[in-house]
Amino acid sequence: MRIGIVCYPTFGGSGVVATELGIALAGRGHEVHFITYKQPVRLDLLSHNIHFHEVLVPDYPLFLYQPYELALSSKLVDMVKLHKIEMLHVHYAIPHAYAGYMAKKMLEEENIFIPMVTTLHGTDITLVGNHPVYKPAVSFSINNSDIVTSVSQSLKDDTLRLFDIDKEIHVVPNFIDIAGKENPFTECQRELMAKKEERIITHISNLRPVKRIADVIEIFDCIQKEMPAKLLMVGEGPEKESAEELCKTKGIEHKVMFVGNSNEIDKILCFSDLFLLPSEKESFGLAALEAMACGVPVISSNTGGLAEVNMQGVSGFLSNVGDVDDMAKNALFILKDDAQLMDFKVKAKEVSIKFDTKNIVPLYESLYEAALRTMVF
Ligand code: GMT
Repeated sequence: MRIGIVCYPTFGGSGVVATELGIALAGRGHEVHFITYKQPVRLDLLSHNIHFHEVLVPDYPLFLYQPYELALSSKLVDMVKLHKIEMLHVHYAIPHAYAGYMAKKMLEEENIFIPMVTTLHGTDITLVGNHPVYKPAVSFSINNSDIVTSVSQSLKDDTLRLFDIDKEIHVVPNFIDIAGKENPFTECQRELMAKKEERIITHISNLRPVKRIADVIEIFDCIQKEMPAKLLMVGEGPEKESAEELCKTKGIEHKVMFVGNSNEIDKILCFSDLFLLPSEKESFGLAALEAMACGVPVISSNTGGLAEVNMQGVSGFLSNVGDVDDMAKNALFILKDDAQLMDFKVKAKEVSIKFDTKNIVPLYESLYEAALRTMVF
């Protein structure tokens, strides 16, 4: 099948999922076309059946805001015609589902009928899409998608609660290539990051307020009071500066490393002992799944879809949002001795296996087939 994938090309979870899906689909013999404003960050290998088409938005001084949706829908029309794309899969409702719908309508004028699958990722529903300035357009584009999927049951429930949706929503969880994590590195560069006796705690995100970065620092502060430990903060975002300040105020700045965005997540997770994700909202928590797949137990909040990923007392622990004392207590329980830690590491990996790419990607393929069957040619 020739599939056009529209996504954000950034480090955000939705872009990562879309990119990994495209790579997996290409591996299964499909021809995949990424259509977005920049080459997706995790797409470093262009092969004969993976293509990238850049959406250019020319600057024009009349516009206070450059009309990306317009440029995207025009590009979709051109690429569908040029490459005979048979299926559009748009990730993140805003503005991708809206632009995709416009492209579909323009193509229909030329008797080209193409189905659109829309995948909801989280903030497009729970934070941004829900704002009154976007809500009618988001409802419209969800209801006018041929197939709608959400990355967790929790996000499906949120979507049905917050919007007036008359479309069935299929839950297709995020996934991870377990085989790719099997033999990641021969030399684990742990000693570059911490001393032998220190536990390495990791947080990876876009450091936005929704991730509750101050809670990450508070939890770590409690841990480091009880045992030698280092905290690795991976990612860039608006909360970085205040987090660095908080570390200074607590006098733990020498134990916390802010390493910025990274394309070497597996390497970092390879030498991590514990992953912290105390988010305010999280429709799924892909970063937690990535950690688990690398054998890193997770201390998280119990918001949104996290309980569908992190198994209480098995792959880690979940606490109420903001309950840093409970999170710190659970972290210390996991880290208290090597045998206990090893046990959680093994189980974290085991839990991640049900989200293996090979179990999830066929679900998307079946939905593509179903979407094609809905088309009236
Ligand atoms: O979490 C982020 O800040 C990034 C965001 C995104 O939209 O790219 O992630 C959302 O989609 C991910 C992939 O499906 C999910 O794993 C994240 O839980 C979800 N984030 C939120 O719901 C806050």
